[in-house]
Amino acid sequence: MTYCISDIHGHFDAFTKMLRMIEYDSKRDELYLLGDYVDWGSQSAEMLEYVMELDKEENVHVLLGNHDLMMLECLEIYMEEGEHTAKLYCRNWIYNNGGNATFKQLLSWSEERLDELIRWLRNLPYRYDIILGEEHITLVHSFPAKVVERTHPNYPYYQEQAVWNRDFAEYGYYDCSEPLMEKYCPDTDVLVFGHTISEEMRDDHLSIWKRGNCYDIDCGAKLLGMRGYDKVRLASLRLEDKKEYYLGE
Ligand SMILES: [Mn+2]
Repeated sequence: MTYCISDIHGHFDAFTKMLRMIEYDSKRDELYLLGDYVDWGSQSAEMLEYVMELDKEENVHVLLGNHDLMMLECLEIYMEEGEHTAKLYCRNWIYNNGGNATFKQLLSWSEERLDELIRWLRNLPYRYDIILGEEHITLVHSFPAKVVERTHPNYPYYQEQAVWNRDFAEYGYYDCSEPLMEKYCPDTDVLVFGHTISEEMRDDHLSIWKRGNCYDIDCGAKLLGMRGYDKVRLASLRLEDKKEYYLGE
């Protein structure tokens, strides 16, 4: 079967628990990870190590998220210009987006390991299109931006859009995602993304939200374990039958 998970944000233990819950079997299943592996949770480095390993397997498909992109930009500056300049230029990641702890953890990595991480991040795709049964399914971190060659002059623009743009989530609340799909991904039957925390409550917990053929699978896992946020969960969606799996408190 085919599973997707998004916005794990440094919650390595929750992620491995989720793999056990869905009975993920690398010989049988496909796994799509929709980005944002780091920040907020305390296990960003462990999460990165694990996802980099998983990504070597043919049945695991890893996408870039905006946090992964912010981390990449910061690590590139760090390797060229050192810690002081990196902290100066990457304030948005470090101080506004929970990157501080992640950056600290990564500073203990060897230069070779950081090089490997940077190379891996640079090559992460920002959109997958797959055919499952009769359905054309598009998977992105936040927005179905057009895929272009890395050498294309507008590559950074599309990449930024794919990991930051919230149009689908915001329009979705007013149930008008259809015209957006018509405009941005006319060939897509089902669009799956994360990035924006779902506001759908079910059994008093956050659930995957569905509007038309759009699914937002970010149920706020970044806030797992944080005081006052006991309704958040890590979600997984099984693409063949849209079965939902949840892990929370
Ligand atoms: Mn995000």
